[in-house]
Amino acid sequence: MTNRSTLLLIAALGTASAPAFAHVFVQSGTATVGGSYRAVLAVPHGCGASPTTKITVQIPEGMIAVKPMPKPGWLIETKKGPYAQSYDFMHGMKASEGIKQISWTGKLENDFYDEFVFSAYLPASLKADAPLYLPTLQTCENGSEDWAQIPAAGQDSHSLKSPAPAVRLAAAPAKDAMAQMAGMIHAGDLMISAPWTRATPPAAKVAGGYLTVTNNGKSSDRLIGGSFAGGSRIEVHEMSVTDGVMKMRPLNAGLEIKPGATVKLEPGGYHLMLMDLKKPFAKGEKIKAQLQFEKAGKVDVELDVNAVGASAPAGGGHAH
Ligand SMILES: [Cu+2]
Repeated sequence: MTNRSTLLLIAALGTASAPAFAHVFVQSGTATVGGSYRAVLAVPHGCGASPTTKITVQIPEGMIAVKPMPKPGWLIETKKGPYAQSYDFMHGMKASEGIKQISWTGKLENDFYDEFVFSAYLPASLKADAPLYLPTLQTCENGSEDWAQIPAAGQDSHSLKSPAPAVRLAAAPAKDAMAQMAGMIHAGDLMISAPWTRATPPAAKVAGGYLTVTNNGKSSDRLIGGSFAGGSRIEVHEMSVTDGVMKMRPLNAGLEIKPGATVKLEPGGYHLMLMDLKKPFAKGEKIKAQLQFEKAGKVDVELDVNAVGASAPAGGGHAH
Protein backbone atom coordinates (compact mmCIF):
# COMPACT_ATOMS: atom_id res chain seq x y z
CA MET A 1 0.00 0.00 0.00
CA THR A 2 1.41 3.41 -0.91
CA ASN A 3 1.58 6.24 1.55
CA ARG A 4 -1.01 8.07 -0.43
CA SER A 5 -3.61 5.27 -0.29
CA THR A 6 -2.90 4.81 3.44
CA LEU A 7 -3.72 8.45 3.95
CA LEU A 8 -6.87 8.14 1.86
CA LEU A 9 -7.95 5.10 3.88
CA ILE A 10 -7.39 6.91 7.17
CA ALA A 11 -9.36 9.84 5.82
CA ALA A 12 -12.21 7.54 4.79
CA LEU A 13 -12.30 5.81 8.19
CA GLY A 14 -12.29 9.16 9.91
CA THR A 15 -15.31 10.25 7.93
CA ALA A 16 -17.18 7.01 8.57
CA SER A 17 -16.82 7.24 12.34
CA ALA A 18 -17.57 10.94 12.52
CA PRO A 19 -21.35 10.72 13.16
CA ALA A 20 -20.97 8.47 16.22
CA PHE A 21 -18.28 10.82 17.47
CA ALA A 22 -20.73 13.68 17.58
CA HIS A 23 -22.50 12.26 20.65
CA VAL A 24 -21.52 11.73 24.22
CA PHE A 25 -21.03 7.97 24.25
CA VAL A 26 -19.61 5.04 26.20
CA GLN A 27 -16.28 4.15 24.71
CA SER A 28 -15.95 0.58 25.96
CA GLY A 29 -19.43 -0.13 24.59
CA THR A 30 -19.58 -3.89 25.23
CA ALA A 31 -19.35 -5.44 28.66
CA THR A 32 -19.38 -9.03 29.84
CA VAL A 33 -21.87 -9.82 32.57
CA GLY A 34 -20.57 -11.47 35.72
CA GLY A 35 -17.50 -9.29 35.98
CA SER A 36 -16.17 -5.82 36.54
CA TYR A 37 -16.56 -3.16 33.93
CA ARG A 38 -14.60 0.02 33.28
CA ALA A 39 -16.98 2.60 31.85
CA VAL A 40 -15.44 5.41 29.83
CA LEU A 41 -17.82 8.22 29.03
CA ALA A 42 -16.44 10.14 26.06
CA VAL A 43 -17.27 13.80 25.62
CA PRO A 44 -16.15 14.96 22.16
CA HIS A 45 -17.51 18.52 22.16
CA GLY A 46 -19.41 21.17 24.06
CA CYS A 47 -22.96 22.46 23.56
CA GLY A 48 -22.59 24.06 20.18
CA ALA A 49 -19.30 25.95 20.70
CA SER A 50 -19.84 26.48 24.43
CA PRO A 51 -17.45 24.73 26.87
CA THR A 52 -18.74 21.86 29.00
CA THR A 53 -18.87 22.63 32.73
CA LYS A 54 -20.61 19.56 34.14
CA ILE A 55 -21.36 15.96 33.21
CA THR A 56 -24.03 14.09 35.15
CA VAL A 57 -24.60 10.41 34.45
CA GLN A 58 -27.46 8.26 35.74
CA ILE A 59 -26.35 4.75 36.64
CA PRO A 60 -28.81 2.18 35.30
CA GLU A 61 -30.37 -0.54 37.43
CA GLY A 62 -28.13 -3.60 37.28
CA MET A 63 -24.86 -1.69 37.17
CA ILE A 64 -23.57 -2.05 40.71
CA ALA A 65 -20.56 -1.27 42.91
CA VAL A 66 -19.93 1.91 40.95
CA LYS A 67 -16.81 3.96 41.79
CA PRO A 68 -15.79 7.04 39.87
CA MET A 69 -12.10 7.50 39.09
CA PRO A 70 -10.70 10.75 40.53
CA LYS A 71 -10.15 13.31 37.81
CA PRO A 72 -7.72 16.19 38.33
CA GLY A 73 -9.42 19.56 37.85
CA TRP A 74 -12.89 18.10 38.25
CA LEU A 75 -15.06 17.95 41.36
CA ILE A 76 -16.83 14.60 41.65
CA GLU A 77 -20.14 14.23 43.44
CA THR A 78 -22.18 11.07 43.80
CA LYS A 79 -25.72 10.20 44.86
CA LYS A 80 -26.35 6.87 46.49
CA GLY A 81 -29.57 4.97 46.68
CA PRO A 82 -31.12 1.53 46.98
CA TYR A 83 -31.11 -0.85 44.02
CA ALA A 84 -34.44 -2.28 42.86
CA GLN A 85 -33.22 -5.66 44.05
CA SER A 86 -30.24 -7.23 45.76
CA TYR A 87 -27.47 -8.51 43.48
CA ASP A 88 -24.78 -11.13 43.87
CA PHE A 89 -21.46 -9.38 43.98
CA MET A 90 -17.97 -10.84 44.15
CA HIS A 91 -16.98 -13.41 46.77
CA GLY A 92 -20.59 -14.30 47.57
CA MET A 93 -21.38 -10.81 48.86
CA LYS A 94 -24.74 -9.17 48.24
CA ALA A 95 -25.16 -5.60 47.07
CA SER A 96 -28.44 -3.79 47.55
CA GLU A 97 -27.44 -0.13 47.36
CA GLY A 98 -24.80 2.04 45.83
CA ILE A 99 -24.02 5.00 43.63
CA LYS A 100 -26.92 5.88 41.33
CA GLN A 101 -25.59 9.12 39.92
CA ILE A 102 -22.18 10.69 39.31
CA SER A 103 -21.46 14.26 38.37
CA TRP A 104 -18.16 15.84 37.36
CA THR A 105 -17.86 19.62 37.59
CA GLY A 106 -15.00 21.41 35.84
CA LYS A 107 -14.32 22.85 32.42
CA LEU A 108 -13.79 21.28 29.02
CA GLU A 109 -13.28 23.56 26.02
CA ASN A 110 -15.29 22.72 22.93
CA ASP A 111 -12.07 22.17 20.98
CA PHE A 112 -10.96 19.43 23.37
CA TYR A 113 -12.01 15.85 23.97
CA ASP A 114 -12.14 14.22 27.40
CA GLU A 115 -13.10 10.99 29.15
CA PHE A 116 -14.94 10.44 32.40
CA VAL A 117 -14.23 7.08 33.96
CA PHE A 118 -15.86 4.90 36.56
CA SER A 119 -15.64 1.26 37.47
CA ALA A 120 -18.67 -0.94 38.01
CA TYR A 121 -19.66 -4.55 38.39
CA LEU A 122 -22.22 -6.30 36.19
CA PRO A 123 -23.92 -9.14 38.08
CA ALA A 124 -24.07 -12.52 36.32
CA SER A 125 -27.87 -12.42 36.60
CA LEU A 126 -28.12 -9.60 34.03
CA LYS A 127 -29.59 -10.70 30.73
CA ALA A 128 -27.38 -10.08 27.73
CA ASP A 129 -30.32 -9.31 25.44
CA ALA A 130 -30.81 -5.61 26.19
CA PRO A 131 -28.25 -2.80 26.51
CA LEU A 132 -27.93 -0.71 29.64
CA TYR A 133 -28.46 3.00 29.06
CA LEU A 134 -26.65 5.75 30.92
CA PRO A 135 -28.63 8.96 30.44
CA THR A 136 -26.15 11.81 30.64
CA LEU A 137 -26.77 15.50 31.11
CA GLN A 138 -24.06 17.68 29.60
CA THR A 139 -24.16 21.18 31.08
CA CYS A 140 -22.26 23.98 29.34
CA GLU A 141 -21.53 27.67 29.97
CA ASN A 142 -24.31 28.33 27.52
CA GLY A 143 -27.09 25.76 27.45
CA SER A 144 -27.07 22.02 27.92
CA GLU A 145 -27.49 18.77 26.03
CA ASP A 146 -29.54 15.96 27.55
CA TRP A 147 -28.23 12.66 26.20
CA ALA A 148 -31.17 10.68 27.47
CA GLN A 149 -33.13 9.31 24.54
CA ILE A 150 -33.59 5.56 24.64
CA PRO A 151 -34.56 3.84 21.39
CA ALA A 152 -37.94 2.11 21.28
CA ALA A 153 -38.00 -1.59 20.43
CA GLY A 154 -36.72 -2.04 16.90
CA GLN A 155 -35.62 1.58 16.60
CA ASP A 156 -32.07 2.42 15.53
CA SER A 157 -30.38 4.67 18.08
CA HIS A 158 -28.68 6.48 15.20
CA SER A 159 -32.04 7.98 14.27
CA LEU A 160 -32.25 9.69 17.67
CA LYS A 161 -31.12 13.27 18.09
CA SER A 162 -29.75 12.85 21.62
CA PRO A 163 -29.30 9.13 22.30
CA ALA A 164 -28.32 8.03 25.80
CA PRO A 165 -24.89 6.40 25.95
CA ALA A 166 -25.40 2.63 25.86
CA VAL A 167 -23.48 -0.42 27.01
CA ARG A 168 -24.15 -3.65 25.16
CA LEU A 169 -23.99 -6.69 27.41
CA ALA A 170 -22.25 -9.87 26.38
CA ALA A 171 -23.15 -13.17 27.97
CA ALA A 172 -20.64 -14.58 30.40
CA PRO A 173 -18.99 -17.81 29.35
CA ALA A 174 -20.63 -20.79 31.03
CA LYS A 175 -19.33 -21.47 34.50
CA ASP A 176 -15.94 -23.16 34.48
CA ALA A 177 -16.15 -23.25 30.69
CA MET A 178 -12.78 -21.60 30.33
CA ALA A 179 -11.10 -24.05 32.65
CA GLN A 180 -12.78 -27.05 31.11
CA MET A 181 -12.48 -26.11 27.46
CA ALA A 182 -9.07 -27.67 27.05
CA GLY A 183 -9.95 -30.97 28.66
CA MET A 184 -13.54 -31.34 27.47
CA ILE A 185 -14.25 -34.53 25.56
CA HIS A 186 -17.41 -35.48 23.72
CA ALA A 187 -18.21 -39.15 23.26
CA GLY A 188 -21.65 -39.84 21.86
CA ASP A 189 -24.08 -38.27 24.30
CA LEU A 190 -21.47 -37.99 27.02
CA MET A 191 -19.37 -34.99 27.84
CA ILE A 192 -16.30 -35.61 29.98
CA SER A 193 -14.40 -32.74 31.50
CA ALA A 194 -11.36 -31.95 33.62
CA PRO A 195 -9.89 -35.42 34.15
CA TRP A 196 -7.12 -35.34 36.71
CA THR A 197 -5.13 -37.40 39.15
CA ARG A 198 -2.48 -36.75 41.77
CA ALA A 199 1.23 -37.14 41.98
CA THR A 200 1.95 -40.35 43.92
CA PRO A 201 4.54 -41.21 46.56
CA PRO A 202 7.34 -43.53 45.31
CA ALA A 203 5.92 -46.75 46.74
CA ALA A 204 2.30 -46.17 45.75
CA LYS A 205 0.72 -48.83 43.59
CA VAL A 206 -2.60 -47.07 43.02
CA ALA A 207 -3.85 -43.57 42.28
CA GLY A 208 -7.27 -41.95 42.33
CA GLY A 209 -8.66 -40.40 39.17
CA TYR A 210 -11.29 -37.69 38.97
CA LEU A 211 -13.49 -36.16 36.29
CA THR A 212 -16.99 -34.96 35.55
CA VAL A 213 -19.34 -36.78 33.20
CA THR A 214 -22.55 -35.29 31.81
CA ASN A 215 -25.06 -37.42 29.96
CA ASN A 216 -26.90 -35.32 27.36
CA GLY A 217 -28.66 -38.37 25.95
CA LYS A 218 -32.06 -39.93 26.55
CA SER A 219 -30.89 -43.17 28.12
CA SER A 220 -28.56 -44.16 30.94
CA ASP A 221 -24.96 -45.10 30.38
CA ARG A 222 -22.49 -46.70 32.78
CA LEU A 223 -18.84 -46.01 33.42
CA ILE A 224 -17.40 -49.47 33.85
CA GLY A 225 -13.64 -49.01 34.06
CA GLY A 226 -10.78 -48.70 31.63
CA SER A 227 -7.07 -48.92 31.05
CA PHE A 228 -4.12 -46.54 31.23
CA ALA A 229 -0.51 -46.24 30.23
CA GLY A 230 1.75 -47.27 33.09
CA GLY A 231 -0.49 -49.70 34.98
CA SER A 232 -2.86 -52.62 34.69
CA ARG A 233 -6.42 -51.26 34.68
CA ILE A 234 -8.86 -48.63 35.88
CA GLU A 235 -11.62 -49.54 38.31
CA VAL A 236 -14.56 -47.40 39.34
CA HIS A 237 -14.82 -47.01 43.11
CA GLU A 238 -17.27 -45.64 45.58
CA MET A 239 -16.24 -44.11 48.88
CA SER A 240 -18.64 -44.55 51.75
CA VAL A 241 -18.69 -44.37 55.52
CA THR A 242 -19.55 -47.70 57.16
CA ASP A 243 -19.69 -47.88 60.98
CA GLY A 244 -17.82 -44.60 61.14
CA VAL A 245 -14.99 -45.89 58.95
CA MET A 246 -14.41 -44.51 55.49
CA LYS A 247 -14.16 -47.34 53.06
CA MET A 248 -14.10 -47.77 49.37
CA ARG A 249 -15.43 -50.52 47.24
CA PRO A 250 -15.30 -51.25 43.53
CA LEU A 251 -18.54 -50.73 41.66
CA ASN A 252 -18.57 -53.98 39.75
CA ALA A 253 -21.65 -53.04 37.77
CA GLY A 254 -20.13 -49.66 36.97
CA LEU A 255 -21.35 -46.17 37.80
CA GLU A 256 -24.67 -45.20 36.29
CA ILE A 257 -24.93 -41.85 34.53
CA LYS A 258 -28.61 -41.14 34.13
CA PRO A 259 -30.00 -39.10 31.21
CA GLY A 260 -29.53 -35.40 31.91
CA ALA A 261 -27.32 -36.10 34.94
CA THR A 262 -23.87 -34.75 35.71
CA VAL A 263 -21.83 -37.10 37.84
CA LYS A 264 -18.69 -35.87 39.54
CA LEU A 265 -15.90 -38.26 40.37
CA GLU A 266 -14.02 -36.45 43.11
CA PRO A 267 -11.89 -37.02 46.18
CA GLY A 268 -14.06 -38.50 48.92
CA GLY A 269 -16.74 -39.75 46.53
CA TYR A 270 -16.92 -41.78 43.39
CA HIS A 271 -13.51 -42.03 41.78
CA LEU A 272 -11.44 -43.91 39.28
CA MET A 273 -8.83 -46.20 40.73
CA LEU A 274 -5.73 -46.55 38.61
CA MET A 275 -4.27 -49.94 39.57
CA ASP A 276 -0.76 -51.42 39.67
CA LEU A 277 1.30 -48.34 38.84
CA LYS A 278 4.64 -49.29 37.33
CA LYS A 279 6.12 -45.94 38.30
CA PRO A 280 4.88 -42.97 40.33
CA PHE A 281 2.93 -40.16 38.71
CA ALA A 282 4.86 -36.88 38.71
CA LYS A 283 3.21 -33.47 38.99
CA GLY A 284 2.73 -31.86 35.59
CA GLU A 285 2.65 -35.19 33.74
CA LYS A 286 -0.33 -36.23 31.63
CA ILE A 287 -1.56 -39.80 31.92
CA LYS A 288 -3.14 -41.26 28.81
CA ALA A 289 -6.10 -43.42 29.71
CA GLN A 290 -9.01 -45.09 28.01
CA LEU A 291 -12.33 -45.17 29.80
CA GLN A 292 -14.86 -47.89 29.12
CA PHE A 293 -18.55 -46.96 29.01
CA GLU A 294 -21.35 -49.47 28.50
CA LYS A 295 -22.94 -47.52 25.61
CA ALA A 296 -20.43 -44.84 24.59
CA GLY A 297 -17.71 -47.47 24.40
CA LYS A 298 -14.02 -46.68 24.76
CA VAL A 299 -13.15 -43.01 25.29
CA ASP A 300 -9.60 -41.67 25.29
CA VAL A 301 -8.79 -39.11 27.99
CA GLU A 302 -5.67 -37.52 29.45
CA LEU A 303 -5.47 -37.04 33.18
CA ASP A 304 -3.54 -34.03 34.41
CA VAL A 305 -1.30 -34.94 37.31
CA ASN A 306 -1.79 -32.38 40.10
CA ALA A 307 0.27 -31.99 43.25
CA VAL A 308 0.33 -34.63 45.96
CA GLY A 309 -2.60 -33.96 48.28
CA ALA A 310 -4.42 -31.68 45.84
CA SER A 311 -8.04 -31.31 47.01
CA ALA A 312 -7.49 -34.20 49.39
CA PRO A 313 -10.64 -35.31 51.14
CA ALA A 314 -10.91 -34.22 54.77
CA GLY A 315 -9.91 -36.89 57.27
CA GLY A 316 -7.17 -38.55 55.32
CA GLY A 317 -9.13 -40.13 52.52
CA HIS A 318 -7.76 -43.10 50.70
CA ALA A 319 -6.57 -46.09 52.67
CA HIS A 320 -5.53 -48.84 50.31
CU1 LIG B 1 -10.36 -46.27 45.38
